[in-house]
Amino acid sequence: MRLQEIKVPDIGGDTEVSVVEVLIAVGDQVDKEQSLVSLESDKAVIEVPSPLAGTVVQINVSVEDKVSENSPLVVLETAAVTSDKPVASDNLNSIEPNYDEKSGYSSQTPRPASKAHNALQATVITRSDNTNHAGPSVRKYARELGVDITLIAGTGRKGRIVRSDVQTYVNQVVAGSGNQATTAGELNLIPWPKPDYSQYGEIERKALSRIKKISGANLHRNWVRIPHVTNHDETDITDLESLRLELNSENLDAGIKITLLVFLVKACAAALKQYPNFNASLDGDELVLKQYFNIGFAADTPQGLVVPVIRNVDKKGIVDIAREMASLSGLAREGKLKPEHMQGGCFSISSLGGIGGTYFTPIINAPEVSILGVCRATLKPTWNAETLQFAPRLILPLSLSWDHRVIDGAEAGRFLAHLKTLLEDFRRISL
Ligand code: CAO
Repeated sequence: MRLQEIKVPDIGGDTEVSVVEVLIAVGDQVDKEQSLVSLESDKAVIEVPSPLAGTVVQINVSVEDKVSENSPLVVLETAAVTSDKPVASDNLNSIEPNYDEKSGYSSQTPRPASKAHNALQATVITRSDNTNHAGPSVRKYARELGVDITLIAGTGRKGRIVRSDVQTYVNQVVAGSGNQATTAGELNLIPWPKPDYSQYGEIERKALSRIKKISGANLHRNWVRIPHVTNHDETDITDLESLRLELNSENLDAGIKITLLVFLVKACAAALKQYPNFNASLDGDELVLKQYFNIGFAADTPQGLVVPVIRNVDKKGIVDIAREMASLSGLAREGKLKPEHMQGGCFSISSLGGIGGTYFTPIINAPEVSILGVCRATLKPTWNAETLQFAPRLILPLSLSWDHRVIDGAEAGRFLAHLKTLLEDFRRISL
């Protein structure tokens, strides 16, 4: 048995190339020429094939790592001293990774750069391709599952289709008619307009961020597949604002800031308890009714929109929620949220209150069935039937989008009315 270290081959002078996909796991048996990882530079996507057959005993890279020529990729255990030559340069799907023998093994075997580079030219998927971006192994995987790859939205860097996109697509199709894929073909849409913008003036092209591409694909799917309806209403939060200011002054020394959003999170959890259909997800012909109350909140970050989730809101106090929200918002802004911070949500809130506006129509965050949009509270003259006078009251505009497959209009009206009651008199939360 020998250990052989496979390194990044000559990648045409590119440095700091991103690992976009790791195609093997420790313990996998790999064949010669089987793709190990996908790398992506500004110009191209490259699959690095194994020059040898063997068992993967170590993987030195993960997705989003930056690598350059000779960075260690994986260690393979091979059956014996191999006289395998790296893959031939006339194989159009291959390039030549460097490899070393390890621990009692020989030193590095440098590959002729020009040869590797020539093969590389044949391997790249260039940005000018008209087809969806996907590596050979992902295409093969899609073929094996009988999936037409052109129907899949890529969530990898630069819209690239990765293995998990194929899995997600298959899961959605299998999940039933409620979740079936919709294509431009089925919608019978005319082609997207593609004018030459530069003929009207100067332009600049900027790649979408990774988060924008992922959120864009999700929002598009949700917008197309969910029959959205949005109810708008307003609620008087004058008393709630007094409570908020009072709690903030009490917690000044602890450095905790309680924003309106914290109260909204708590109130929404209470309203979900009262209206279980809002705390549900559609699964074919069934509703999955959740017995937990996890609320996501949309956070605007330099990289794009993310939705961290506060779990078990019903069991947490206002100060705890404020603390958790501050921590999650901080992680979001720094781009350090982990997948588990954004999973398990039951309902989402999108607040533009710190920015402005009156009403908007938030897009439901599938597989949730409803989302609350909140805009800026303003002082409004409000008629007081007891004093028979107008009084300045702080009025908060609310917009509730709901999935009409799951929720009826009357139920949505009642949910929003209940939420209003809670926000107008926050003591009712505990009832
Ligand atoms: N009405 C009036 N004022 C409001 C308000 C509202 N509804 N909501 C917040 N404010 C005030 C806050 O009290 C704070 O005022 P001070 O600075 O004077 O204390 C200010 O606006 C800024 O609040 P904030 O944004 O820091 O805090 P937040 O809890 O309201 O929001 C977060 C946190 C992470 C949600 C927010 O920073 C954010 O990212 N908002 C954008 C969300 C978004 O993009 N939604 C759209 C998604 S769809 O594309």
